[in-house]
Amino acid sequence: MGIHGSKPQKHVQVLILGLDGSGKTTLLYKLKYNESVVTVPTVGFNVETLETERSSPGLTVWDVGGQRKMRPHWKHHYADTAGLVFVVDSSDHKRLDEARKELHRVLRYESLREVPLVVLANKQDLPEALSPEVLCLKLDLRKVCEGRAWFIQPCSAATGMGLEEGFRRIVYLMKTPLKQTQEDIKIKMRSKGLGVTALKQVLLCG
Ligand SMILES: Nc1nc2c(ncn2[C@@H]2O[C@H](COP(=O)(O)OP(=O)(O)OP(=O)(O)O)[C@@H](O)[C@H]2O)c(=O)[nH]1
Ligand SMILES: [Mg+2]
Repeated sequence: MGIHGSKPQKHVQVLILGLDGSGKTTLLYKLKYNESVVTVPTVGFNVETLETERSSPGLTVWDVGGQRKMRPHWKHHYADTAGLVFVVDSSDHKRLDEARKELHRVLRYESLREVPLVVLANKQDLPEALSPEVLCLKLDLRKVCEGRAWFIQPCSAATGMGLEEGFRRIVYLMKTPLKQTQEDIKIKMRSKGLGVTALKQVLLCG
């Protein structure tokens, strides 16, 4: 993410949600300060601003605690949210179903109806991490994201891999209407000489 240059005037709100321990706070501070911080479970929320390229508004990023007792508070942040980032611990096979249920519940809220989504498949540095393709299926993303701009991005908050790409993607999705997003992907695929099956796979996984 372009961290340098003059600050854009306007900020839009990006909300980071996900189960407790998925890595939300770790990735926020890795992005903001490029530092690996020792975290404690978030009670309440953390909020930070991130700068983007000059042509895009800056981001006010809210990281809300993901413990069960914190989840009823998530909805209080929906009204002003322009982009949603949902973080999944790709190595936590046992809690994938819980993550799927929580994500689907969040996406049912009317105030988030047209809000773009980036799923961050975090902890890819761990050997037991599931791939984004497998997570895409296990989280049933294609079905639940019908009519929504979305993308799944592999990342590691421990190493920083994929974090900037994930946030660049949410910025892009917030700026670009859904139809245009799908057209862009089709054009990119055609220019790479990829066929219909590959194209379907990309659209299927964001
Ligand atoms: N190996 C590895 N560990 C990670 C990664 N991201 C986070 N962790 C670890 O996962 C644990 C939980 O991280 P947090 O950032 O506190 O998780 P959280 O989602 O903010 O949790 P809550 O605040 O309870 O919602 C910490 O021990 C982190 O060091 C990652 O990409 N790889
Ligand atoms: Mg936290």
